Amino acid sequence: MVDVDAILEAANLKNDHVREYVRYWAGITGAAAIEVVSAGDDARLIQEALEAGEILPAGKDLYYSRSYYKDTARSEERTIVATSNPDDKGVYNNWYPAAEMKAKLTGLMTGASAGKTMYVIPYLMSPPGSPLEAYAAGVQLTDNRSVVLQMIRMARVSVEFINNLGDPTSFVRAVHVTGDLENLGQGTPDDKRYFVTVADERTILHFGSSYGGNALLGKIAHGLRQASYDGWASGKFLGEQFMLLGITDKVTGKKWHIAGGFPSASGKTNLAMTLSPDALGDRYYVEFYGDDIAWMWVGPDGRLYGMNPENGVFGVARDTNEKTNPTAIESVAPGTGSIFTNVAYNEKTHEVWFEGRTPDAPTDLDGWLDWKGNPIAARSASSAGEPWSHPNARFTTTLSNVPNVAPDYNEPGGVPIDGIIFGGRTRDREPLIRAITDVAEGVYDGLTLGAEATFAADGIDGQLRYDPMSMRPFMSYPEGPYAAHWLKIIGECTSKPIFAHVNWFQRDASDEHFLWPGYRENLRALLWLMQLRDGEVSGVPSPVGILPTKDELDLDGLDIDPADLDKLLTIDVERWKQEIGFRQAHLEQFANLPEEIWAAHRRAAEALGD
Ligand code: OXD
Ligand code: MN
Repeated sequence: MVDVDAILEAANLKNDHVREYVRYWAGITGAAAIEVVSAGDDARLIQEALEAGEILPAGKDLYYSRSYYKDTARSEERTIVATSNPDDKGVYNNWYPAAEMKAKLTGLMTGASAGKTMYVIPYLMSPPGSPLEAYAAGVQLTDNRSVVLQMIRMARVSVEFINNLGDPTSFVRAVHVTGDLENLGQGTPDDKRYFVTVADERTILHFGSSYGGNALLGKIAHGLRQASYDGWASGKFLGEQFMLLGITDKVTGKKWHIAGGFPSASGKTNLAMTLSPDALGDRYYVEFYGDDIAWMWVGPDGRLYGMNPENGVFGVARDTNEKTNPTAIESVAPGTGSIFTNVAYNEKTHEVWFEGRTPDAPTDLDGWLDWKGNPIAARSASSAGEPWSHPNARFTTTLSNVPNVAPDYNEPGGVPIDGIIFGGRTRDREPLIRAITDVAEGVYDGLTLGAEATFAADGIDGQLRYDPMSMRPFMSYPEGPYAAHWLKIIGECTSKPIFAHVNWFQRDASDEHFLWPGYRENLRALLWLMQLRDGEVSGVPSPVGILPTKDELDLDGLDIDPADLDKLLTIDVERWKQEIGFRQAHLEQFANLPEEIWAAHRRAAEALGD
């Protein structure tokens, strides 16, 4: 038997409630050893993981890891939110009774860490001293060393964050057990994986994966599912899958902050890490705060404040290059301690590569292994065209490695939010940007956010896969109260953020070319939005929001076809009428949607002449 108390004492872990929790799960999982980790242990743990072959060297202070081939992405079907109140069941939260899930997970975890070390990771999902600190502390237990290395990059990790809690019982209990990955029946009717957030007990129980999206519990389960539940239950804040950036006008000295939600594959990380277009670079400077999560609350001055609770970036590698995201490329440069997962790896040169990193794959195949570890040179003619990396291959790096990280990203007070934007990959209908000044209309826009279904089979032609506020995979309580909570929080602001819907992906109907160049040029739309907010431009009204005029949009140095620009700045009324019908059906799924949201929907329908 492991002497848990002696180990925790030696590690200076003082909180008795944490001790009791560790003792309890050590007993259930049957771990052979226990180790409390802090960020300062990183170099030693890296060394141990290299020696054990769990990670491989990928250049100076860069590392490579490969996950089991059936364990490479978040599993939405196996993800559950449980509580003791059946009224907490919503459309997207996959609700189950807490008692049933706790019994199920306890059974699955019993003895499942036998022979392994259980790492105790005390963490904080906020800068220290944040007004939301009471919701930010957690202790992840995991039997997987690579998960520890990722958590050290993604969260602030130290025993000091749980030794001195105002309320010593107020920490998230986050238990991760990897399980026998080769025998979990992933994707079959006998799937043994369960990823459960027992939201009303602030307990997370994840079994059956070592992939970050299922295993980094501070990020995905605490930072989003638990936080959005806590924000609602306390009535104090919003926890959303949003990026957060800052823009400084070097001429006037003004600084704006924009947060925003984008469904996956809609460019959220690229936007979060964007730089100013070259032609505007002398005037505007863009700063990075976060690419995936924002917690937002009303500050004492009546403005909405926000912060990124994470300490790192867990980004999709594919298509990251000097054009799409130069900032990300610099963030994973030699010396940054970054970890690449499921990209291609050269076992001789220790280089990594993924699709879209360079236009063509390396031509000298010597030493190159695909993401499954198979030599590329040995591929048969029939598999020669298969990708080298997994589409969801990732890089993990800390915020401090991002070259344009805002100097105040670690400030406890957060930053005032001037704009909230939503944007999904949409080939038609959605203009470049439409601004929304009414709060209910802004929340309505968030609730009807969606992106093109990735596979034709997923949807009706032209219909989006709706992803309310980009929270569909993270929704933890019903959509009606969720909308009401949004209206309450933003309604409490005496100086409100402006909302907008953006779309960088509109295409020409005949030849399919993108009408807008995207990437760094996207800043032009955001600058217009901030000028509108400050009353410097007025735009033109449309049935679904305010659009920029051609003259208002700063197009300095941009070569764009005038016909494309016209299309980007107008509304296709007939196509919008069709969308309103789809939205009606989407919203009707949600019980108890506030009347203000329905009224916003009716106003849009009427304005379109429906
Ligand atoms: C996600 C992520 O899966 O941020 O959304 O990793
Ligand atoms: Mn995400």
